[in-house]
Amino acid sequence: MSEQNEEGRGTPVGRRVVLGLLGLGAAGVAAGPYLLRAQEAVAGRDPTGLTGLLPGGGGFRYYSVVASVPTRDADTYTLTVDGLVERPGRYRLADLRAMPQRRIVRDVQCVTGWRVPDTPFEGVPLAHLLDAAGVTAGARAVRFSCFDGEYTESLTLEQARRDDVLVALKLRDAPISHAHGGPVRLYVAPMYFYKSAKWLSGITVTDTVRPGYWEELGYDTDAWVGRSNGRDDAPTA
Ligand SMILES: Nc1nc2c(c(=O)[nH]1)N[C@H]1C(S)=C(S)[C@@H](COP(=O)(O)O)O[C@H]1N2
Ligand SMILES: [Mo]
Repeated sequence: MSEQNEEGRGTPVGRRVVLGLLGLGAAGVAAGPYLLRAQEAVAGRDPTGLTGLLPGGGGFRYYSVVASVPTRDADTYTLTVDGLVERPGRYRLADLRAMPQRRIVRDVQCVTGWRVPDTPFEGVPLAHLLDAAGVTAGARAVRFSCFDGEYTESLTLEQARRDDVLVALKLRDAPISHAHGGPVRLYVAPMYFYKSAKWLSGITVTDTVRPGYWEELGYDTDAWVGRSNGRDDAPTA
C-alpha cells in the first residue's frame, strides 16, 4: 500500500480531527504544529517541552477513522459477547471492573513507526470473557466491533486466548480516556497497535478470521511486532 494511504485517508488523522479529539479550539489551531510535534516526541526527548501538557502525551498520536465518536460512560457503556458461544452476554463497566484484572507494561508500537515505551495497560484478560461465554466447537476466531460504528478487528481464537491480550479498562493506571478509546478498548500487547481496537463494543466468536478495517486495506492480520509488515524490532518485554 502506498505511504500516503497508511493509516488514514491521507495521513494519520488530519490535524483538525486530532485537535477536536484533544478538545482544543481556535487557540489550538495556531499552536497545532507544535502540539503535533510534541505528540511525536519520545518521552524524555521532547525538545518543545509540550508533551507533558497533552492528555496521554508522551509520544502517542490519537487515531480515529471517523471524525467524531460518541462518548460512553459507566451508565451507558455495554460490551456484547455473542456468536459461537453457549452463553451470550452483555457487560456493563461495573461488571468488567469486578472481574480479574491483569496489568501489562510493554512498548506501544504503531505500524507507521511511532513507539511509546513502557506503557502500562490493565484490564480483563480476553480469555476470561471467552471462558465465561463458553466457546462452542467449531469456533476458530474472534471478531471485534467498535461504537465508532466503523472500526473492526479480529484475532484467531488461539491469539485471543493469549494472556497478553486484554479488554483494557486502564492506560497508565488511569481510566482510558475517550481519545484513547475509552472507556474500554482492546489491547493486543504482542501486535502492532492497530490490533488494539478503541471504543470496543462487541466481541463475536466466529468460525473464520474476518480481516479488520486496516487489514482489508492491506495490513497483515497476523500483526506480530517485528514479524509482520516488514519493519521494527520486537518490543521490549
Ligand atoms: N476504533 C478504532 N480503533 C483503533 C484505531 C481507529 O482508528 N479506530 N486506530 C488504530 C491504530 S492504527 C492505532 S496506532 C491505535 C492508536 O491508538 P491511540 O489513538 O490511543 O494512540 O489505535 C488503533 N485502534
Ligand atoms: Mo497504528
